[in-house]
Amino acid sequence: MSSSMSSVATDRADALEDAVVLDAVVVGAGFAGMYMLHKLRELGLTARVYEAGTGVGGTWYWNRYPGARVDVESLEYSYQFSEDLQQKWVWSERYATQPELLRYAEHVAERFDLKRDIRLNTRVQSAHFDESTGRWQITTDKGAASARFFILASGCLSSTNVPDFKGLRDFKGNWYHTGGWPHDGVDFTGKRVAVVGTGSSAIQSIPVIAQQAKHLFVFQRTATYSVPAHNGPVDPVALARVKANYREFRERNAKTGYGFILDANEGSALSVSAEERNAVYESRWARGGLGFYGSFGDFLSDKAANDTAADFIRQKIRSAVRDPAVAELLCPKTVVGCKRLCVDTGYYETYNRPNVTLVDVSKTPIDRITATGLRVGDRDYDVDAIVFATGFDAMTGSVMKIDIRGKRGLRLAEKWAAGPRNYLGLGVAGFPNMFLIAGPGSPSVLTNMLPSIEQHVRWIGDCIATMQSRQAQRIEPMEGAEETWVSHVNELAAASLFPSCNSWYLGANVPGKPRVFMPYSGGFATYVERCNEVASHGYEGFSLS
Ligand code: N01
Repeated sequence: MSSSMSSVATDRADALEDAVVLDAVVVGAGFAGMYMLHKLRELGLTARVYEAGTGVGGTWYWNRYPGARVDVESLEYSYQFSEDLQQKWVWSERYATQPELLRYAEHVAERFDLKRDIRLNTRVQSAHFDESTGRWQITTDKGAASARFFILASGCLSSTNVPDFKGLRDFKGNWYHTGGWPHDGVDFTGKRVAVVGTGSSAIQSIPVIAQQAKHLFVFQRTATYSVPAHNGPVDPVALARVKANYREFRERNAKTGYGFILDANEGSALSVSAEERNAVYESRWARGGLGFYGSFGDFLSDKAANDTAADFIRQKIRSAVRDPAVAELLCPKTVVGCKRLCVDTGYYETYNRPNVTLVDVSKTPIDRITATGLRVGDRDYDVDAIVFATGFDAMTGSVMKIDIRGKRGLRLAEKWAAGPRNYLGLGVAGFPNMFLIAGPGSPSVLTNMLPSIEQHVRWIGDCIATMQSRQAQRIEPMEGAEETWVSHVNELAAASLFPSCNSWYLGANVPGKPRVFMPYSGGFATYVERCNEVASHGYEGFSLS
């Protein structure tokens, strides 16, 4: 053992001696961690949440880039566990902005008095299962805790991905990642700015940055499909209608594949005439938002059906962008939806501005960052600031940053070396009393995250309550059940068009990450049914002892 390793081991041992003793430790104070804490308290358990940020809100704490807002309608992208909360809170816009979402998270923390059990500015470093005591020994950068339950609410899109560009250290200007935006904001007035990437974060920020910057260069590697948001104030009539029957509204949404209402059309895009098909796409486009997914039942399973949607969006791009060469560059060639569909406000039209230049880096990549900007092939683009909208080490990144060890010292990083393996997305064989919220193997990022989070929290809460009533000490998935679930998740993905392009769903954006389609793509309602069946059959596939 090297001297630095032995001092780490000694620090850990010292910290563990003073460890605070709890029933449960939760990692992350985003929407998942906050509700989990509330649920654990309802069960009468002692719990603590550790959060690396200096405030609650998770995604909405970190992603403060210009234009950041949710892409699911606020009336649905909100908690439903408290009728009083959903009745009293009033969203101002159809798609809430990041500041409003953060205010909401703060409000929930206050309302349910959560902060007294949340340790902010504290990063969990390790969690080791101690077989002799049946407890998790957790260390943070501030101390240690011991808990029966270890719950990962660390977020699917929290571990930022800054590509390893040569020369970044030489850059004389400022650079930012959209997922770690400065709290004071950034003023781009009079500046030459580069945005690298054209995913959701870029598509939201580009129109706003373009209005401020002297010149904006967008470096696009893969063109992206985006549908208009048609954002605006929440319609008071619709609001009153929803509030009058909020519970029924939520129940209806829970029966859908995405966990939000999109009035899905189950028919095939190929079984109707071109005129009828076009009319369907036009009406979805006019309504705006992710409802476009519901255009036809075979949208994500039949390439020929998907091609019709792709052609429709490409026509929209060509009619929005005046320069035909720029429009062609912006036209994606991939399957619509194999990367998450983006929702924008004036994205394509932004390229009509004289101060915006689209730089194609699909064939000639960004070679390096220089002291004054970016080099692509033999061309230099001089800028004052660079915005990396280059996404995240999604779904597994924030979990893998923690040194997690289960029975017999098995490291999660080792177990997941070829991709995440778990049962129902909720538990991992060999890691007793450890739960994941809305992580890989569950519908999570393919759905409305709030109902997905709440369903997981309720399931975990019910499971712990059952353990208490049966005086069971440990629960963990059986290897066989886990194996079957992983195969099922893979088979569902293979039968869809999802694996057809390089997306973060597949880990394809992070060099060296195993290429595995991580979320469960069988639909929210089907998944919930399966989880409920497992619970009602005595936690079938889990071993309870
Ligand atoms: O990240 P992304 P994101 N050189 O991975 C490019 C959620 N979200 O932060 O496609 C050049 O989608 C990369 O190119 P390519 C939402 O679920 C939600 O935008 O890999 N380019 C891509 O264009 C979303 O899906 C909301 O070829 C490079 C971009 O960077 C998820 O977060 C808002 C590159 C990354 O796009 C992630 O979105 C924002 C390189 N070396 C985010 N490396 C809403 O609720 C990467 N890229 C609305």
